[in-house]
Amino acid sequence: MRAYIGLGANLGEREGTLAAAVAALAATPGLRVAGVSPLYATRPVGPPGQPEYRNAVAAVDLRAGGPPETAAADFLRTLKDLERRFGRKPRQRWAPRELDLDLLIFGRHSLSIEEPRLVVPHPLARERLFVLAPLRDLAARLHPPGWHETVESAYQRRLSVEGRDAVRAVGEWDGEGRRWRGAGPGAL
Ligand code: A4P
Ligand code: MG
Repeated sequence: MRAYIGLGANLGEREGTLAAAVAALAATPGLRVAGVSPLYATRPVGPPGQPEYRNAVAAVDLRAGGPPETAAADFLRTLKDLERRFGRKPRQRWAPRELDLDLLIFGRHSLSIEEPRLVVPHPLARERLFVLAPLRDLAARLHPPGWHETVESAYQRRLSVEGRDAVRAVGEWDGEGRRWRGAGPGAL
């Protein structure tokens, strides 16, 4: 089953953290990283005065089996563990963060779970260019469950609202080197 994960960071060594998070995902048993989007520099959404974000999306294949609710909850716990490993400290919602991993899409499933709290597809994914731009690079024609549009049309819609300056690609994923090429210090 194919899932999509949104990666974001606006504190610390952002590119390096996101690349290491992709590597950690790839090292997770039962999970295969099937694709990684370009890296984007994105305008912060939320409280003003935050540092610029780096965002990307990873496509992962998971072994299907058992109830989707259990699989999705387990997967979310894995993502939260990774956030902690990468130094994310508890802060207010929408505050700056070292690493944010959001479960954007989980196969064809629409789920709403109480413990741990989880809603997929991620309810805000459709309204955020920092998610839609990298997701479109991997899955433009995808029609996520519960959406009345494809990723491409959501992207075009948000582009006209947020403008071209909201997100800009700053690096291509290099699967061999396990980093974004063109995203290093001095490359921007
Ligand atoms: N949760 C429910 N559904 C999900 C899901 N599909 N994926 C629950 C992940 N988590 C989900 O999340 C809070 C709780 O949401 C989790 O414990 C989980 O049980 P969190 O990551 O701890 O807190 P958060 O990230 O502050 O909240 P949230 O709602 O995830 O915020 P967002 O939407 O991620 O916003 N601007 C730019 N340019 N780029 C960004 O990446 N990110 C944010 C954070 C704000 N502005 C940004 C960016
Ligand atoms: Mg989050």
